[in-house]
Amino acid sequence: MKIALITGITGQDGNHLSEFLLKKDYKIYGLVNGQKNYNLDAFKSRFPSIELIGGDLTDFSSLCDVVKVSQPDEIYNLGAISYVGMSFSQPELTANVTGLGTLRILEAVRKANLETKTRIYQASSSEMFGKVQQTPQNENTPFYPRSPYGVAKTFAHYTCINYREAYNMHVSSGILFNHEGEYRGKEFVTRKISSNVAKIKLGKQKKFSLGSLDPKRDWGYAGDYVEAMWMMVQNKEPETFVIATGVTHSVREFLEEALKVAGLKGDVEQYVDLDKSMIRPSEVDLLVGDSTKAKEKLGWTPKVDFSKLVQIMVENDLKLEASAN
Ligand code: NAP
Ligand code: G4F
Repeated sequence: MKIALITGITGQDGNHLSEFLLKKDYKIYGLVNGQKNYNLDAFKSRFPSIELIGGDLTDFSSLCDVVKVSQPDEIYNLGAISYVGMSFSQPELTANVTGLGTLRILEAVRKANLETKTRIYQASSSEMFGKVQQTPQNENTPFYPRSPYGVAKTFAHYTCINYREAYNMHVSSGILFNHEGEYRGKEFVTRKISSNVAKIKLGKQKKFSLGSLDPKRDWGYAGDYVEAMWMMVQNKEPETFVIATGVTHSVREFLEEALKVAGLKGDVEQYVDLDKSMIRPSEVDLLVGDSTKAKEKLGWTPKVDFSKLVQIMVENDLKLEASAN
């Protein structure tokens, strides 16, 4: 039985990856940062066999302990301050958790003398492309991060490449484009839309606010993307892979599709107010990825397309809202 350690296990991808690895009969350890795990009870009841260990990506000794106790064959480093908006208001925390946290994980593996045994997946991000230098973006596209989050992820990404080259460690980096689903946090625009559209459909409210309808993203389904993470870790060589659908849509198009799924008629403007306070100091206008390398080397392709993704999210929120008070 293989052993996996997942940081950020209570997050969106941690939930999907746990489901995926349990089906493959893995023994799973999860790092949880004690105070902030609002989802912890739900997570524990969903995954009773997973062993959760307290610790924090900002606390090196706790990371050394969790690596020593779990002796993992594979580490999936998903833990991060992942909300780009928050990274502008707490840039130092973001650098510490999202950037230095990755360095600490790599060093904890070295301190435990597990460099040759433990394979590592790093959750890199299309946010590193920021002000995009070419379209679509692939593994050779230069980075131009536009947020403290993007800068922290770029530091973490290059640190992984350095540990690969300096210490011969099997560290793979997935540059994942936006991926969404039932477990997505409500601060992110897709879930904000699906949950508010569900409330409107059920007559709980009439309108909600968004920052802008213009930004474009390459949105895929998180369930598909965790499979790509696992495939990278199984690959003979540690490498960097872009994971994306290759199709981009605007926030407006996501909203229009969500209203359609809910059977709500009329213009988008009827349901949404624009709130400039939600616009970021520097924005990423367009992302669209080219995942040809992942297709050719890993055999990975996305299964869920844009309209199916929106349908999954809106139907899930309609169910949740109908059962809530
Ligand atoms: P998420 O839902 O925000 O989950 C982040 C996880 O990190 C949560 O479990 C959170 O725990 C944990 N965490 C936060 N601060 C921590 C700390 N100091 N120590 C330990 N754990 C901490 O993010 P996600 O969407 O699943 O994404 C997973 C990873 O992929 C992240 O690294 C993200 O940056 C990256 N990524 C995501 C996307 C995407 O579109 N989803 C795309 C590219 C890359 P609490 O909730 O308890 O704070
Ligand atoms: O849903 P978002 O907050 O996601 P964003 O910034 O693209 O980041 C996500 O994807 C990254 C991969 O590229 C991950 F690395 C990162 O961890 C995270 O998962 O915003 C999407 C777009 C942005 O341009 C944002 O400015 O939607 C725009 N937007 C417009 N109105 C809004 C809103 N975003 C949010 N969250 N809320 C709004 O009201």
